[in-house]
Amino acid sequence: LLYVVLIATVFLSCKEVKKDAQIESTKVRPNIIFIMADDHATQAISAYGHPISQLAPTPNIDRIAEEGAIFKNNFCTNSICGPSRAVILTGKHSHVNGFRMNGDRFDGNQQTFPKLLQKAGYKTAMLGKWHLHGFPQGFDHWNILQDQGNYYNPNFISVNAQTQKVDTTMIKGYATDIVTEQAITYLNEIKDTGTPFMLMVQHKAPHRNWMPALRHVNKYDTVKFPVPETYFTDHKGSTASKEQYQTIYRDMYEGHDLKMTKKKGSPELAHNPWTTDFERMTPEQRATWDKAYQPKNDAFHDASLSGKDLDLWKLQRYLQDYLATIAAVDEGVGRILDYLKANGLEENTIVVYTTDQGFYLGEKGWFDKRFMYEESLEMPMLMKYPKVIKSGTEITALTQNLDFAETFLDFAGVDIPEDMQGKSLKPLVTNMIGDDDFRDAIYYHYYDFPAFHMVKKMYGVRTKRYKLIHVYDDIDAWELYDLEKDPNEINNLINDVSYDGVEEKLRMRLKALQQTYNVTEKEFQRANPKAIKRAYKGFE
Ligand code: SGN
Ligand code: CA
Repeated sequence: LLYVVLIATVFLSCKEVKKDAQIESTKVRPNIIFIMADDHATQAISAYGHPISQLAPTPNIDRIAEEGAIFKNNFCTNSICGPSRAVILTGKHSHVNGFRMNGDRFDGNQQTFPKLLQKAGYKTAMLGKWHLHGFPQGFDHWNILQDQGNYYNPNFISVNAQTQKVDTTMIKGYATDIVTEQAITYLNEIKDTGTPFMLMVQHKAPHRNWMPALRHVNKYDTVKFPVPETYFTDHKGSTASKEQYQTIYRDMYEGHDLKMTKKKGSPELAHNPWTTDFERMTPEQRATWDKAYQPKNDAFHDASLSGKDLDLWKLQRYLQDYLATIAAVDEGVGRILDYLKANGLEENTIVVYTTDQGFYLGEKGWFDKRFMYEESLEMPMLMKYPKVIKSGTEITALTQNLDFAETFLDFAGVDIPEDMQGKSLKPLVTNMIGDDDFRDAIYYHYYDFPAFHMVKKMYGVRTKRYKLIHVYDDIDAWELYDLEKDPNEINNLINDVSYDGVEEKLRMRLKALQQTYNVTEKEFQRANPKAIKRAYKGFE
């Protein structure tokens, strides 16, 4: 009998140990690597399938989607840089986190997800574009690009390890490669410490003025990208669309944006109001650059284009440069993914690829963002975590940058504070809930007017099928689109009586969302009419 009891005890305790080990292994907290580009449109990520991206594929970024999940209906709450970053950090809409437009200053003392992770024992780091004006809080290590960041030989701001003072240093090289290198260095230092980490890798590219790395300056010279159907649209039905200043063929600066030269045989740039981007280059960098651009610029002078031909040429030059800046971002993502694999970090690391908002690649004739139309509203979002997310997962739920903070906290096993306004994406990517059970509508509000590109203030609601927008300030106009019938959003249905019922429902949904998110009257302040007039004049 004793013998039997002994055997049974050994057996049971082994089972206990095994169970403990299992609990332990699910308790291991994931590392998080959050990679964010600036202005990277879904049209320029091949995993999203847009024709433009098929001619300029992003194989490494696509690996995240192949090995994990791709979000097909992910949107920003306010399509502009600083505000989107503030929403990501806080999980709160702009009117709650206080950062409504680029000129605002982020209140760094408030609650953010990096701070909460840090409190829970994570090591946290932030590298690259910050653009929230103050210095990062909630990070054990940070090294940020000054202001918007420059492509060549950019200035970085960080805390000097010796003096503990904040220093600004110029680092020679190409911004995307420098940030990638810093990320790899950080991973090297953290990988054997046994501490979970959260690393933010935030690139300048492909932000204006689209300067590719020297190894990519000729990458797309011979590619002819498809012209969007709406490149020459007349914007009937939308006054805000007519009155913007972000039209490729009218508002791009020939030198600064399109790298056009004054005359054949000379590298001297045409209109270039912000000379520093090029002046920062070393003579060697500039020589390589000029060697690449001169033949194509000379060929352009020989062709003497005008009218629509010139407008179409500008689109091609813009796309070639924009997409070539993405090539270095994609290589950087590849380096990070390879590093994780080679160092045994792959299984237990969540990797996210996203950007701060969408962007126009010639749709409606535009570049830049800000509008509530699909191209600038949509944000790419790819996420892999081999341990729990099945490869090839496709999410069509209406998700937002508002949900990122909650998601990271959830995966890290940290309580999501009640005052955060988004929802964790974990139940979606782990198939605990269906896409249609997540959210039926999203709320949007853009405030930055009068400002660059003169896109008016607007707020609205988007459901899976419809979109209702209220443009306000110097005008007061409503726009309604049926995305199923009119994916290009060119037929404003606001005066179509057959849509009255749809409109009524959307207005009610919009009001309800404003209540849910605590939007008050104060949010709809109009700008000073004199300032608006002055600003329009400045762009004429
Ligand atoms: C710069 C750009 C604008 C852009 C804003 C905001 N001009 O001012 O085209 O809209 O940034 O971009 S530039 O020629 O100086 O680059 S954001 O991504 O920071 O919101
Ligand atoms: Ca941006």
